[in-house]
Amino acid sequence: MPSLDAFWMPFTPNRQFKAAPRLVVSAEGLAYRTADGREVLDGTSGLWCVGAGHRHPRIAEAMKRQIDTLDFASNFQVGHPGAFALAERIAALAPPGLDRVFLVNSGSEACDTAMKIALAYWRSRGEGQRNLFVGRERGFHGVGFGGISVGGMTNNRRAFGGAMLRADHLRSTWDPRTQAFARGQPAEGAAMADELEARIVALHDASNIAAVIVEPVAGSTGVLVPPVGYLQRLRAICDRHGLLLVFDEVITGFGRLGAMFAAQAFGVVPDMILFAKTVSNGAAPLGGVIVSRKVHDTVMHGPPHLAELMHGYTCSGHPLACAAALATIDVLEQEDLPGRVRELAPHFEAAVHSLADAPGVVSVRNIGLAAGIELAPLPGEPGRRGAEVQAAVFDRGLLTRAPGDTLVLAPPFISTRSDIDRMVAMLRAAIEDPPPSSRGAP
Ligand code: PXG
Ligand code: PLP
Repeated sequence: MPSLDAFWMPFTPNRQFKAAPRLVVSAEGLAYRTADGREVLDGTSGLWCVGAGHRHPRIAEAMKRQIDTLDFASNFQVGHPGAFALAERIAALAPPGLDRVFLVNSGSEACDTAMKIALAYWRSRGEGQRNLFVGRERGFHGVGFGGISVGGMTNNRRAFGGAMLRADHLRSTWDPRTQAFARGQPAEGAAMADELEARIVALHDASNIAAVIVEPVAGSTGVLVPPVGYLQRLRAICDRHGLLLVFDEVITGFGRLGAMFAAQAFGVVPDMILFAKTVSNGAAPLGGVIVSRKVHDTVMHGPPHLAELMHGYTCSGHPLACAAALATIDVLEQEDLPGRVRELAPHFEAAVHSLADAPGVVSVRNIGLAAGIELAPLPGEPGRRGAEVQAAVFDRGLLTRAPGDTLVLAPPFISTRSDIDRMVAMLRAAIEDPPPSSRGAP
């Protein structure tokens, strides 16, 4: 076992982890195996990546073939077939009109890339003053400087405030008074979108706004599902004022909602879609931006010997990641995993809502294969109860996420009904038999 000292772990309480490490050493299908030989169900799909299950043989074989053929080639001025094949494949899955694909290595890079494309688009149109971005409170768009500026997570912004881009924020779609135990999309609340026009466009004027960037469903802040009609209204307001609309589908893309993209699940077509995570089933880092032909073609100008967009990453469209993604898309299609999500979703919904009567549960919300189960915080210690129940449920054999006091369950698409039942039973047991400091909490 290596020493744990040198590795500064991302988004982790390092000192606490290193005092009581939770190490996984292998995985297959739905489950991890820990260093001490226990099986832990992956209720997070590997941070929303592993929809097809861990170590899917088809994806593993495609990657092995690739590493033995072409280990690396950059896509700066030379190219390799995998990146072109993947972009063509993704364009064919996207809503009509979105058929140009920029490849990157993460969701954070995808967000910063989309913001640069938006700025380049307006500059190409002679409207370079449009440099204000509109995000949403409780939105997460990764950790690049663009993503945190447009994102709405206080903890992720606090230390970096001086380095933000110009951004304003819509209110979160979350309304505990009407949505606490909503099943799927809340019926009420489409009018929350109206503040884009009534407050933000009214204040800044559309002529200064580059793009509106939202997650169709806010994932990492605890699964906040948009009210019926909300996204349609955002689209209509953007159309009315000529604003670009960007959907961050890093979590919702590639099947989580039972469609390839949330844009299709909700019937709303944005101007750009960000993706990452499930696109390669987590087997290699990959992300990207699907861009409308209109935006793309507007940027394609200038002297023919110069790059049209001065942007890209060394590993943009890495051969191994492209091979993983092409195989992942084969699996999503051939095993009809979006169809399996649609079929499993009602059972999943009933199962997570059965937790509504567990002690301290103040909200349960769900869509597709994603759910948030929110607990009342311990007095004066927000986040502690969520972290403690998450640790307790891990000891029982289930990995979940706990943003604040919400437990997030996001099972792989290959889960069965009985897998879901096992996961929910472990959650209930951990909530009902809480660690000592949570006893007596509301
Ligand atoms: N956009 C969205 C909507 C995301 O959920 C990113 C961008 C950034 O992607 P990268 O690949 O740069 O991490 C994300 C990432 C959680 C959790 O606990 C979610 C994410 C990352 C880490 C944890 O839900 N999403
Ligand atoms: N820093 C230095 C010194 C570099 O040379 C490069 C890329 O060439 C980068 C940062 C950016 O790295 P990446 O392209 O992997 O994002």
